[in-house]
Amino acid sequence: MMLKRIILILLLIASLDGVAQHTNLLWYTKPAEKWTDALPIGNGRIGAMLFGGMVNDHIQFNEETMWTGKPRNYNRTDAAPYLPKIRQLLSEGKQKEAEALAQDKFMGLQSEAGDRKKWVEDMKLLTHPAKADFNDQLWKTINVPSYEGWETVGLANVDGAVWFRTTFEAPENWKGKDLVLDLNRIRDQDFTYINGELIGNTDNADPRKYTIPAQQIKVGKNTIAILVLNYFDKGGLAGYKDPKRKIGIYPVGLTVDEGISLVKKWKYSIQNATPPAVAQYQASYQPFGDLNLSFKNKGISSTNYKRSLDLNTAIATTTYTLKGINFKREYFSSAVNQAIVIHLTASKAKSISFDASLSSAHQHSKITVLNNNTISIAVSVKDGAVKGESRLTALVKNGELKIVNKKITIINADEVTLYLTAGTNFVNANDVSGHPATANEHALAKLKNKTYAQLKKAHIQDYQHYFNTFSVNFGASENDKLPTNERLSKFEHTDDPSFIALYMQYGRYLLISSSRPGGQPANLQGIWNDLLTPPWGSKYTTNINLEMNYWPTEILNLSNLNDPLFRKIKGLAESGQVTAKNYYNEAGWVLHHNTDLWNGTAPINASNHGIWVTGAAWLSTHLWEHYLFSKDQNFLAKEGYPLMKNAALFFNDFLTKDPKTGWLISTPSNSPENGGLVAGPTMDHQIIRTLFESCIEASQILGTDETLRRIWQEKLVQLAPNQIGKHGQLQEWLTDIDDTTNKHRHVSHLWGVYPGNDITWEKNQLMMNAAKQSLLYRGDEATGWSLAWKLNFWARFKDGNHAMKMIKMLLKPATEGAAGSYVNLFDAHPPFQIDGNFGASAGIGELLIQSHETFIELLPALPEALPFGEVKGIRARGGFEFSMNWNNGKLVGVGIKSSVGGECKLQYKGKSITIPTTAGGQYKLNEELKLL
Ligand code: FUC
Repeated sequence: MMLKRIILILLLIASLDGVAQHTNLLWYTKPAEKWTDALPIGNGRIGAMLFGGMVNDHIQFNEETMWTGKPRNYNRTDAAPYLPKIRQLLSEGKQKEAEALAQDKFMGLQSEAGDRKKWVEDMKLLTHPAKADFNDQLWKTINVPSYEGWETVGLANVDGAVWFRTTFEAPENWKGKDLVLDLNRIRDQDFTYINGELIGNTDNADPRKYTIPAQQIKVGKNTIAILVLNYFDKGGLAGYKDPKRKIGIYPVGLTVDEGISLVKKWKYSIQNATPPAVAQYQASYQPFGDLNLSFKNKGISSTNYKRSLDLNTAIATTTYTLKGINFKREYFSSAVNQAIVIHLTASKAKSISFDASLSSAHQHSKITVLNNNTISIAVSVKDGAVKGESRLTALVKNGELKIVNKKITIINADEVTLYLTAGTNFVNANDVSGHPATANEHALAKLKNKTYAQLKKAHIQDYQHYFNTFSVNFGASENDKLPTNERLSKFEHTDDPSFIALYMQYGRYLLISSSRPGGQPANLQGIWNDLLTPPWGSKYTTNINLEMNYWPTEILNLSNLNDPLFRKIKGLAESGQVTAKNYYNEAGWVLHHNTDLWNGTAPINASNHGIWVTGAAWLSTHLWEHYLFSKDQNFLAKEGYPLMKNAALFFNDFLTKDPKTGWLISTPSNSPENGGLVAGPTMDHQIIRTLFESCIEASQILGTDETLRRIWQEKLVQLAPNQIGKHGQLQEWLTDIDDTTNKHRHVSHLWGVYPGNDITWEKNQLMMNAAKQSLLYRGDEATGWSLAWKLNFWARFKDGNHAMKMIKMLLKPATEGAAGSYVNLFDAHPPFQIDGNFGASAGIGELLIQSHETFIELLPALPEALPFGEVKGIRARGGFEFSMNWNNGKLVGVGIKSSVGGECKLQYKGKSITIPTTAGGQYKLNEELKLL
């Protein structure tokens, strides 16, 4: 133990002295194979995933406004009359009836669906490919089945009507026997034929197990032909989830293993790839395109391969040596110049030769040659209004540049620079009248006559303006020198404190790269997405996920990056006002559990979780938190308070008196995604209480709205309180019905512990212990974002070691569909969802400083595994910025910068001090909290 400590001290001294070579660096010794191996770059608007291949380099890119859908009305106009009945049913304990009524009358409007009936009629007219004598020789082959969809076995991005054909040899002894054709799952509809006769047609998720009369089967060769209709997302013959279970054909009474397996290559042909539009509640974020660099290196062996991402500069690099020549590619996404810039160099003149081409997953895309060094790709989304254009420009030093077959070909250059720009017609959530070329033209005009060195310098400067506001060092470790994937594999069982610092900074890097002033907020995947039907639409889930994305902004000194969220809130407040009126006949604005580019605020999906009324209120607390951290009264008066006030106004009359307790409760609503539609979930009351309290305080600070303030004060005392239930738990609902074995990922009733401060050690120890008990019942295992939330809870419970356990779970390789981190350290829900990255970064911050009580606590939950460290630029409420270092788990020194003056109340291990500060003042304290 002692020796370990000494080694750690030595390592720390070494690393504090001269920052180790691999600090803030993600790096690998082989190119990315999977998308989640690739490295993300972004300027807030344009993002890319870099695969770093030596023969083929794949740069998959996105632009933040490329979404499906269009500006449209999401709100019913006739929902409000049903509200009293839904409430009444809930108060009578008739949850199922309330949910059924709400599903029928209270959900939002979906987008327009195409004419499915007509399309199906058209598709099924064609039957000759079902015939036994049909010649399918020219058809291609495909592996059947594919549980994850035909997309994964060759039909990427195909929706529509596809024929599948195969044959089987019926043995002599099957003669006269009825057969079972077991195909299990087909996505979505099938017309199944045997020897040209239709034997089944199903249009739902039921297993396909068709019985075929004996007279339809011949001894010898028989043909199976299936027309599969797929409207959206995964398509095809899915078979069984368990790959050991076969699909096949066998006589009635036997099993598939005694019959003929149909797991094999089938023939296929696409009949039609434009199925009718499927109605959607909200839109999905889309990929834009792919830049493919194809090098003439095939078959030549290389050495020294390395690809990396430097968080200090936001520059990714790929290097390798071929035939003694060192090659280098640098990539970054410049916010200053609104382009992805790729720079290729080699240690020997005339060594760089490759083809650069553009492609896209979108069905509607078109490549155009614009001039002698620029090509473009125009893309339009299916079933939506967004059109985009991206341009690729190449500049060479020496060598030859030509455009052949719409590809840029470069031969024997010394050096090459590529600019990739992108834009869409999106102007705002109500307006798509822009021109996709505009952003490209602006960027290319600005790039003109700039050297690569100038672009790089401007990029680093701009990025570091954000990144360098904060630094963290938990000391070095032996694993520092390992590639990131190896470090990740070892992390669970080794001490690697600097990996935690890297992970913390990675969250900051990802936010700087996906959320820049003026743009859209980071969505479920930040700005990185390669799928046309991404998980949960890669949109904005507002019952935890969008908020979690913005947890690091204040504490980790990235306050300006709130701008996209705050602008989004403004847009949502407009559409949410219509929803408040149409659904609840209330003033103010309301937001349910999801939104998208078009600011949908009405309930979506299912009534058992889509009707949750505190999205606007929760988002409004971010405005108040921004004020608390910055003390910016101008912001509060002009931006924060008006939106907060309108979110609070909604609840003035919405809150309903519970007949049993007399308390004011929120109904109908939901404890996110757990327990169905209910009256009075605890989370709602915590959020509403926090909103009322902050509006009361804000209105006092601003000297306004006296009457309203009185109303809020009156409501506050009547609002349902937090309650401790029979298992010693904090009740998730109004009644004491918690199930202690419930392991649900949402831990919504602990909102008051984090991110709120409705429950704190200072305010109520008993309630804090009940909340802790609830978390213990929930257990540690969870999805990625839930682990990150639990990390923050344990920080607030001031149990650093339990928090450390959550960090260990977050940084476990996400293999076999388990939560953890992918090779590129993206958080795995699974699948990839970025909220866990952001929530974890914020949570590590909460281990070091907390300011949600009436004082600021230093190192409130330091885990034993982080005995040494230094942090600079971490922020606390009140307008204070801190630097601190600690040794052997004990504080060594503290520095404070006060931005607006005022009292700074500090606590550390039972000691406290109050320092009067002046605006711009700087203060130093020793380990005893004595002012120096
Ligand atoms: C909520 C969560 C899921 C997922 C999705 C995006 O529905 O319950 O776990 O994070 O949002």
